[in-house]
Amino acid sequence: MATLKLYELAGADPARLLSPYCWRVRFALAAKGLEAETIVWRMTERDRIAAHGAQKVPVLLHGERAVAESFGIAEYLEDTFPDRPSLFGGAGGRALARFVNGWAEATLMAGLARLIIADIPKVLTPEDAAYFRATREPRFGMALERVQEDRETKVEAFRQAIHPLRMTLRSQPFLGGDAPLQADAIAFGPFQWARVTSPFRPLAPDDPVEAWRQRMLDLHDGMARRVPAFYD
Ligand SMILES: N[C@@H](CCC(=O)N[C@@H](CS)C(=O)NCC(=O)O)C(=O)O
Repeated sequence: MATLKLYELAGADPARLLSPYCWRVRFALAAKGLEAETIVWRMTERDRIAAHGAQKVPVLLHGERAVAESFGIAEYLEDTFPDRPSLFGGAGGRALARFVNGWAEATLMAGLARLIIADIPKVLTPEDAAYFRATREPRFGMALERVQEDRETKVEAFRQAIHPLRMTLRSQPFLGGDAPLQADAIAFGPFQWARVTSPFRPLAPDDPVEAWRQRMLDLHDGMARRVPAFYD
């Protein structure tokens, strides 16, 4: 089989893999039982991925082929390795995973960003920290510190916004049902991003979403638990 390599975003510590999107791909690879070498990448190294026609990570190299976009990579793995465990559980599951992807972007990524964004530069290389601030502050129209100001209060709105996730996980251990699917990895990615970059805890200890997050950390021999993070 052609070798698999994955460009992954890291902080100043190369072991601090922090991209929510790269984590989704890590879970997809593990679910398929595939090994991929990590190529540590930083945001200020655009040329390295531009050579593969990409502007963002994750970028998966499979032999001579380069595939970008976390959802597209999961689909690529599903279609290229159909005899291995399914990431989506069929065509309907794949279609629904697209909804989870959109919901996670709008609700989880956007909601968590308001709680942790100013902590992120502290774990990046100095070059990436400057780039991150210079590119993100215009998007928010304010200093990163102001975005996450008053987060102890703002966290309540986040917890309310993720109620659909909580309701689902009250009646089943994973979004996929009794066992995880890629939809679980998609929803988990943002929480992994948060724990790797910030000491601020977005979930209450007794939240069913927290229990699910712990189950996700246990998957694949604790693959996601092992990286440098601020809490379990
Ligand atoms: N929709 C893309 C998003 C990928 C993305 O935003 N990656 C970030 C890292 S978390 C990135 O490469 N950013 C580069 C930059 O900001 O210049 C996916 O699902 O893969």
